[in-house]
Amino acid sequence: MERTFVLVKPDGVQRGLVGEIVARFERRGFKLVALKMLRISRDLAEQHYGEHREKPFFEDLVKYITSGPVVAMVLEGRNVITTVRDMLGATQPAKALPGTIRGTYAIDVGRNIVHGSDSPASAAREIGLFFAADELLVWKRDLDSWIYE
Ligand code: D4T
Repeated sequence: MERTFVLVKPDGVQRGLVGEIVARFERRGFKLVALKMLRISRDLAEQHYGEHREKPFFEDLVKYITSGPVVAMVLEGRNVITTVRDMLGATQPAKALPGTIRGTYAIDVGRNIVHGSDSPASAAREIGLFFAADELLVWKRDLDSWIYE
């Protein structure tokens, strides 16, 4: 089973959308294996967004992501990385399809509510940045036989 990292960003928390976002993934059938609320430090923000260090929006991005509490989670399931990205909608909310999270709740790329890993390598890196190994729970969900054939 594949794992991905999802982050409800400070705007998502401030707007009271944590429950709604977690509920969408649960209802889809994905399994939560880790969940926590935290305030991202500047150091962690720079690591998480390291690939954007040279971009003009980097400083605003770091300021935004460290501006308030966030909710980090790890989800497990078949094709979870791609499916979660599809559920989030395009990074630019103006291009996000209606019905996706960004297509429902966001307008501005600098306030796009939620992050999800874009590849297996990013997922592994981001899960490692935000969670210790013993925070990832291995548990059997009885519902699985009604979700997977
Ligand atoms: P995140 O990482 O937030 O889920 O975004 P994506 O994975 O969907 O997209 P990304 O890495 O290309 O962008 C990271 C982050 O930077 C913000 N951003 C991006 C911005 O403020 N201005 C921009 O022009 C771009 C391209 C939004 C997401």
